[in-house]
Amino acid sequence: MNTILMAALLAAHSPYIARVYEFCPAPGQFLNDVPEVVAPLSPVDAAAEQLVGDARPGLISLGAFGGYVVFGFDHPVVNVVGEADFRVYGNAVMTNEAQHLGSAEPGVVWVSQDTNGNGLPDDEWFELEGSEAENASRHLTITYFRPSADHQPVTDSKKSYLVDAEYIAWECSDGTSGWLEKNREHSQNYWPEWIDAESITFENVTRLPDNGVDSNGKGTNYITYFYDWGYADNKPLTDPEGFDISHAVDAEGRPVALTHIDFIKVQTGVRQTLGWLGESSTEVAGAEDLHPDAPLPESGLSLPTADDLAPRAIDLRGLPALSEGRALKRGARGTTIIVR
Ligand SMILES: [Ca+2]
Ligand SMILES: [Ca+2]
Ligand SMILES: [Ca+2]
Repeated sequence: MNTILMAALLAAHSPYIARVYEFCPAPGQFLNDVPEVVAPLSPVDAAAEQLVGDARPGLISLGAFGGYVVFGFDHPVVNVVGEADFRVYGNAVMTNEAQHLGSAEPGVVWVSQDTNGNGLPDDEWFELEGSEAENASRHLTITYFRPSADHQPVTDSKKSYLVDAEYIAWECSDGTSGWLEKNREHSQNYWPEWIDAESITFENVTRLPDNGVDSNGKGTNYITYFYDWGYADNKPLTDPEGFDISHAVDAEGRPVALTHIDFIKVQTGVRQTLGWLGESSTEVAGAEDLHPDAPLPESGLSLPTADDLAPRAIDLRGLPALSEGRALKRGARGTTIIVR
C-alpha cells in the first residue's frame, strides 16, 4: 500500500466541524453581519459556511446572553480519559499578559449524546463545568423583545457613543431587566432578521460572573479578564484551550461519565454591557477534535473512573444556607469543599 493511501485510511475522520445543526443568536451589535444571512441561505447554512471544514474557517457571533450554536463532527468525539478532547476557537485576544486580560467574551460549552439515535441534537444536554462553575447562575430564562414598529430611538447625553439607549428590552427570570443599546459603530438591525416573532426566549441558560471592568471609572477604558479555564472565546488563540468531556455535569450539577459526545453547543455566558464596546457576545471561529481517530467505546455511559470518584460530586443544594464564617470553595480540579 502506498503511503498516501495509508495516510488517507488512517485519517478517516475530519477533526473539524462537519455540520451546524442550530444557529440561534440573541440580538446584538454583530447580528445580520457576522455572519450575513442572505436568502436563499438559511441562518444555519450561513453559520455552516463560516464554521465547517477547517480549523478557523470564519466567524459567527452568538449575540448577547443566551445566544447559541450547535454543531458536530463527521464522527462522535471520544472522551479520552485524562486528556482534553476538543477545542472551540474564538476571537479573544490578549492585550496584557501580566494582568491576564484582553477581549474575553466567555461562552458556556455544552455536550450531548445522540441517545435516541435519530442523528439530531434533541437529547439531554450536559454543561461542561469551567473555573467559574461555583459562581455561575443556572437555569435562567431570558427574553428579548423586538422594538415596536413605531419605536423612537432614545438618546443619552452622557453616552455620545449611543444612537439608542433603549433599543431592545430584555427580561430575565432572576428578576432583572434592561436594554440592549445601539451604538454608532454598528448601525444595522440588531434583531435577527429571519425571526418574525415579537420576542425571543432562551431557557436554561447559565450565566457566568461579569468579567468586564470599567478600568478608570470614566467609561473610556473597559477591559475584560480571562477566566482560568473551561469557556469558549475566553483565552486567546496563542493559548488555545482544550475542553475535557469529563467535566460534564447534569442539570443538578452532578458529574456525568460520558464515553463520547455527538453534539456541542456554545452559548454566550455573560450578560454585560461595557460602555462603548457594547454588549459582550461570544464568537465562534471553528472547532477541532483533538483525537479524531480514537476508537469509540461500545457503550455510551462508562463505568466511573478513579478520577470520577474523587470528591467533586458533593451536591450542596438543598442544604441549609451557609452560616457566617463558612464559605464555599472550589479547588483546581473542581472539588467542592466547605471551608469553615
Ligand atoms: Ca477527556
Ligand atoms: Ca437525537
Ligand atoms: Ca469575541
